Amino acid sequence: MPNGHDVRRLVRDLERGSVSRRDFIGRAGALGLGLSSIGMILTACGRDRSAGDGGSSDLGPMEKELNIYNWSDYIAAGTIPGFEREFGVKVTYDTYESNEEMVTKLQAGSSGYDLVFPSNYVVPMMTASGLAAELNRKYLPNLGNLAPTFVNPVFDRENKHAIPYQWGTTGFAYRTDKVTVPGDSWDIFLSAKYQGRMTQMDDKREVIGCWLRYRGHSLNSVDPAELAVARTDALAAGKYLKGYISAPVKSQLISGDVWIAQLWNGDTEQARVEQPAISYVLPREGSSIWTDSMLIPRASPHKRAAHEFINYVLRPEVGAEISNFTGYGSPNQSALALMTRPVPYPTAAEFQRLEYQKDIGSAVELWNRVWNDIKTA
Ligand code: SPD
Repeated sequence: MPNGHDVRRLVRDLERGSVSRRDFIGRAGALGLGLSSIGMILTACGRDRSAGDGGSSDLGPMEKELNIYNWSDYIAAGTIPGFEREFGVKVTYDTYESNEEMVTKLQAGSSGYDLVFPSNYVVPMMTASGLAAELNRKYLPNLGNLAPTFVNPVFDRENKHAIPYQWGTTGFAYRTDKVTVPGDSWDIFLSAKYQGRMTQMDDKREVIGCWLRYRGHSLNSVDPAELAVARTDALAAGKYLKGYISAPVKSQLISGDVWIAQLWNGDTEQARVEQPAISYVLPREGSSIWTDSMLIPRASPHKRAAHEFINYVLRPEVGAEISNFTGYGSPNQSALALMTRPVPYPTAAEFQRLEYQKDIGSAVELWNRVWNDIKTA
């Protein structure tokens, strides 16, 4: 429980300007304040500078460069060259494998990135901690192409900082020619008979989350007792795993080195295109559904080009081309008719088994300890 006296003194220092905004975030976190409380204080103090220069001001002429940082295997081959040709912009494109990897890079400063793709539960934290720029709608006339479900999402009311890019689910992929009846439970990862042929993702929210669901809990649980059981289950499964690996596991699934891999639906689909003996299971105990969005970091040096890129992705044909490669769902309603493999948004009945990941606030420290135990066992 944060000490009220210490918090009040820190807020006074922030108001007086004797503590910088960045130091405030670090010290408030150390006092035990969650990110949402920190964000509210910053806003109340009139010091929420997330607006940066994106909000409503003129962004000036189009820059000649754009630095994109996206998840691996998450864009079509023609998307970047098409943008470069049409807008005369040179794009530098780097990839990451987890939200944490991306956020750590931005927090270190001077990343130079103009566009990143955080998952829903990460957006509020990026906004509260001042990492996100406010978007300027003047440069986003194609916003009207978004499906209603993705307009004003709970993680970013009014789409102030984030424009949905792709959505998907987490389950497991398996080789149908090596594993006859995998069942539809997360308990597959507790099967000794597949020892050394299975992987789980290198992602604490997905791994701990699946073991929480396995025991009937929310994958956003912050209950220490529930997390302790998830830790025990994850450690038991860990004995049979080849390792923790996210999207790069696809090549091992294709080659047959790995038979069962916790994986996202679209990445599974990409592997299946190359190796048809791969199938996807959404476990009966339930799993995560997520939306990744396009977000301009507050420190982005090329905000006009970043806005133009977002608007370009919102074109029907560009959105469809991306989903045709990634195998994920598109939030772009106008793109659906152009998709070769449209992924329908889950029905209410299907949502019984799905849960959006949410910001777990200061419980992230407990989650980190559990994850560290799992990874170092
Ligand atoms: N290869 C791209 C995969 C993108 C997955 N992002 C969602 C992560 C949710 N935890």
